[in-house]
Amino acid sequence: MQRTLALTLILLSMPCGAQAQTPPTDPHAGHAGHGAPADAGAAPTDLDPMRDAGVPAASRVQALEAKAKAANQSVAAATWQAIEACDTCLAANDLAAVLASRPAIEVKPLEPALVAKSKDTANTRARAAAARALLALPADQQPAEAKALQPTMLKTTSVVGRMSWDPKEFQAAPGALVCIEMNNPDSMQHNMLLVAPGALSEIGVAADKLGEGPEGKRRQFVPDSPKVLQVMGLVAPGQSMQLWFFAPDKPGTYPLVCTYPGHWRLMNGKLKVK
Ligand SMILES: [Cu+2]
Repeated sequence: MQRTLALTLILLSMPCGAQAQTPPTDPHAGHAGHGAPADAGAAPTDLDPMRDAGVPAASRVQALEAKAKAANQSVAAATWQAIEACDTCLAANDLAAVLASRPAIEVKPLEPALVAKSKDTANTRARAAAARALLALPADQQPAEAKALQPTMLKTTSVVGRMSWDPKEFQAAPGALVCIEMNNPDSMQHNMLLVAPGALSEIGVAADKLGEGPEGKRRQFVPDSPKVLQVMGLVAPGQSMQLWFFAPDKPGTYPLVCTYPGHWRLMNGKLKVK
């Protein structure tokens, strides 16, 4: 346990540069410890590390370690429980990053559950987390089901000082497993949401409104709307983050948008599902 803690501290203290260099095409990179979400400055203390966005990565891992210790289970098992309980909560992608960063020896016992969930047609965020964790296993330890997932790996960078992404248009097949990695060399935070077709303005206006009150930071400027389909939390300057999800089954053009207040009109893109 002490060794695990020491390893965690080493991984969490890795410089931003190391994280930015994570090869996006290597789905195993998660086990090098680079999957954890970026810290977004001081966060409100009443956040639930098992459900809320905006919890610093180190605090979230600490909470998961405490949960694991109390239940006499591995951190991976505690994290998977939290993911299953969280379903559509804003922490889903952050929790998935933690699970993908755990050592294979912790994740392997969860394999039957992860394989079953990765085939779940309900297509929850837990399903994407399960697929991501399976793909983060070393290649020689992956079950056959993981190899069949064939993720579409996409990468973008925030353009310094321009409130834009390069590239900003992507394509994926209906129902495909997708990973979008955003590198952020800009001096400000950015997030990335996938929203329902035609909902860009509605979500953008709602995000700007959120930015006017204290609830905005608490929710990391993610509007509470069923039209918000996927959420990559705020990525700090100099860091990168991955968002894993299964593309919608329904073909169409799904807007991508940064909902940091004031950004949405310029900082948006498209995922074409066809
Ligand atoms: Cu932005």
